[in-house]
Amino acid sequence: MIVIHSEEHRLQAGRSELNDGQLVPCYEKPARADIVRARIEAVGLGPIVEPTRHGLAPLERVHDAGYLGFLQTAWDEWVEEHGADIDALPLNWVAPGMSRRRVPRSIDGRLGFYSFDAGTPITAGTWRAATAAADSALTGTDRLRAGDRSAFALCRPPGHHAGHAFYGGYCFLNNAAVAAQSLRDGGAARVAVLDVDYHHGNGTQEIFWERGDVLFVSIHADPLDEFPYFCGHADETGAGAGEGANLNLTLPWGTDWTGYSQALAAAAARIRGFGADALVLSLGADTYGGDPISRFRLLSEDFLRMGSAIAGIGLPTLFVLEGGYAVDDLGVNVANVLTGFEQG
Ligand code: SP5
Ligand code: ZN
Repeated sequence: MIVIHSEEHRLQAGRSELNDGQLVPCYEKPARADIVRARIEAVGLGPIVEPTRHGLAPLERVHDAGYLGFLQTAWDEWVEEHGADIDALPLNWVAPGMSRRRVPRSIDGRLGFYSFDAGTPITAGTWRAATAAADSALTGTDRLRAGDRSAFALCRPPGHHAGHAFYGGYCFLNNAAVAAQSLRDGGAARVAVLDVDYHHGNGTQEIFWERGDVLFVSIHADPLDEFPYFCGHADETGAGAGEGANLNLTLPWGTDWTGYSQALAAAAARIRGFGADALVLSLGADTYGGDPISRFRLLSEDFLRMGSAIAGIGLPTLFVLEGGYAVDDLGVNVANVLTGFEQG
């Protein structure tokens, strides 16, 4: 399968995130993409090509124009206020009962207005890296439209936590949502998004919440225990035209392939019943037992089985890289999903 990858991912290299009460080195770092690329080359999965630029229009199909403007200028505004030696992190958020009627003028206010965590630093290269990632996903949709059975957007920063007008969870632009919308705009009547990242894809859910033409299915750790905490519950099924087109499959800490494979089978059955023309696969490998911030127990060989189960859905599939922080094993785990898919 063709792999779309840009070196510009390197421009997102945050220094630190707030975790367990301390600023710690970012888990979401350039070495992640490097090791995936190295493994893809080692197993000869397919040609690695550069993304083509798609501009702002496909981003504006799923993201708020004011939010995109904020992302483009946030770093410069931060530097003016605080200098370039520290990454931009938010410090204040709105609570229920407080007003969101006005977008703050202050950069600190706007960082809080457009975010939901303090783990997602904005740096000098964030916008360029994030747009290169979205362009990689969009280039993948071009390949599906051209008739490819599958493609892999080897991109970072990840995207599935980014919503219509917010960033967080290491995500700025929702690469998978941008791709799903692009497939719709390119003529697919129905598109399914399956999110196998350990964390709930809250951004993707929010973007397609009221949409009946895009099915969102996510398998993730129970948000009662795990980030992003405030959504991803099983009773969230969509609203309006989207009622019934959102499926959250929550699993407990400690889940291994036995429990995981049952959820995956249920997800696959739902997607088959939806009648989609294409599938976007949010591919996080933080379900791995060795992941430093997660608590599932998948083994490297289970990712081969995961890929094979995804192939069984029988749809043209765009894989988009999301999380996975056990860097040494990330290349093998991600490549295993893709080779498992190719072997059916
Ligand atoms: C794309 C993606 O996978 N984003 C995940 C963002 C998770 N951020 C919160 C991580 C909190 C981890 N805290 C537990 C660390 C163990 N000491
Ligand atoms: Zn994750």
